[in-house]
Amino acid sequence: MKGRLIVFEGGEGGGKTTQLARSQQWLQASGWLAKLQAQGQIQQLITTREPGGTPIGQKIRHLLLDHTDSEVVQDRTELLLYAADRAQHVEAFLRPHLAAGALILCDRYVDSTIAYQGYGRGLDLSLIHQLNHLATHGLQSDITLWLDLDPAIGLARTDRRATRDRIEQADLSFHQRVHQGFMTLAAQSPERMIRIDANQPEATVAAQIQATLQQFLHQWFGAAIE
Ligand code: Z5A
Repeated sequence: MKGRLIVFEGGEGGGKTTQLARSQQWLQASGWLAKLQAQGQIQQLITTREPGGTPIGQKIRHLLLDHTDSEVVQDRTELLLYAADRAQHVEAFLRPHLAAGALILCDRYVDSTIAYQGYGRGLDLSLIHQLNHLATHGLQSDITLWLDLDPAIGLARTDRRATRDRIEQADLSFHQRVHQGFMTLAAQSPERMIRIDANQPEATVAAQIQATLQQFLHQWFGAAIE
């Protein structure tokens, strides 16, 4: 049994959390999950996120995003903390579950570091690639769904929240650079990184994602599903 890693990526307020939950529900309600399990293709469906997919990662997440701390997190410190969170997540969580045959839906992964710390903060891209490799030991997603939304619309969505974390507080130009980063990554790897138009009603975005997931599930497990 070989597990699969499906990653949801994008800027602030793009709808990743909403759509990851909808995808989980759809995989269960549509019968796909039951079929794949019955045929011995998939062991279980699990969800996770970065930062914070492990108990150590939860502590790192708090250091990274808690806006009440008075000490400023420096850019390279931030980069290393995301890498540490990822190294723990890959070794302690993702690899064991993939080896056991899980279908994993993950909120953010390596492309976020390139987009946020590379394009957003302006840190050296080749250094980030090296750190990503160190943290993942080469573990890549099977597909990455990039929820593409104008940063101004995404920020307006998250503005409605009572509190905003440290990165959400960054200005619009930061989020525009992050968006440019995701655009560049999607153009570089169109087969791995699938663009989803996130500037649509929730149900329409969900339908685009379901169509993409169906296509890949057929590709990965096709013969067994017919
Ligand atoms: N980060 C980083 O810098 N480097 C890294 O390597 C990694 C991460 C891994 C994680 O925060 C932060 O870490 C993140 C990047 C940085 N930056 N920040 N801040 P997080 O996990 O707390 O949050 P997030 O990943 O940025 O998610 P988010 O801001 O919560 O957005 P979202 O998950 O994409 O969206 P959502 O919560 O599903 O929806 C946002 C709102 O929009 C909500 O009210 C929804 O009801 C609404 N929504 C959703 N879909 C729609 C549609 N289609 N139409 C209208 N309204 C909608």
